[in-house]
Amino acid sequence: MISLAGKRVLVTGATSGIGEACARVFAEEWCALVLTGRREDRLQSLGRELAELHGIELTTIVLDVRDLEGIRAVPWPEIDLLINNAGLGLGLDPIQKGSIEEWDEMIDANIKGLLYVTRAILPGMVERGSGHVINLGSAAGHWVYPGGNVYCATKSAVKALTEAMRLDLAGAGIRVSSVDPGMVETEFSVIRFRGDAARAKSVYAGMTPLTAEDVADAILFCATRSPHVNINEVVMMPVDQAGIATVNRKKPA
Ligand code: NDP
Ligand code: 8X3
Repeated sequence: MISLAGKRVLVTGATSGIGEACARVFAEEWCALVLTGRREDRLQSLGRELAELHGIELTTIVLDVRDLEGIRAVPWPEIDLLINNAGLGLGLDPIQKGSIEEWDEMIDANIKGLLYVTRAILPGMVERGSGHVINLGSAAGHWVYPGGNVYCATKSAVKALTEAMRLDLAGAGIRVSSVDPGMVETEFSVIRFRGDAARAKSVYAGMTPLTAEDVADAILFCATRSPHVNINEVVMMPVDQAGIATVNRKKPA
């Protein structure tokens, strides 16, 4: 296990869920953090809290990963670890009834946004001959479920892009990993169902989902291996999720 103290870590989508859990975990490792997300209030209060608690260098950047010009305009510092986490699922409609706007938003954030940020950060890593990119894929990038269509396709694209990055960067001294969870209870389902909290809660009814901290722990594992080790892919599910759409639920008493 290597020490990450002083390494600069960029987390996209740090205002909630897995991204926020990563910010907390890497702050505990004494990393310098660059946190991004669209919701400025959450970003600032998390940034203040972690900087005060750990005395670390911390930068917050309000950023929509779909905004290419905005990304190009940022004077990015040297980044040692890029965690491409920002993303979302919207709806569960079958393709014949799907919303084009929702498809566009998922494709723009999950695929194009990940590419835009990566394109901004990777040249610096290549120049320095070191760095690590960890992409948030999903079990949905390995297996498709009814209504998952476009979301699953975006995560399948993340899987392909992770493999592509590893090939294109061969010999550059840069590690590329993906962490691909199944069901994690975050704000993911609230966003997917456009604020319908009861429907979101029902996704995890009677089962024990992963937590954002479980996923951050796997990301930390990838980041702290010896420098010659690349963890290619971590596929993780709750014990209660035997397959992408096979969930063990306890009957209410
Ligand atoms: P949350 O909804 O809790 O967090 C999503 C984060 O992404 C937020 O910080 C949000 O910030 C950010 N985000 C979304 N769209 C954009 C955008 N256009 N620009 C910038 N930031 C954006 O969900 P999770 O923590 O669960 O999701 C994190 C990642 O994990 C996603 O890529 C998701 O697909 C993936 N994942 C989630 C699973 C789950 O079951 N929860 C399972 C497998 C993978 P803000 O709105 O402030 O911009
Ligand atoms: C999010 C988890 O199972 O809803 O990637 O697709 S799932």
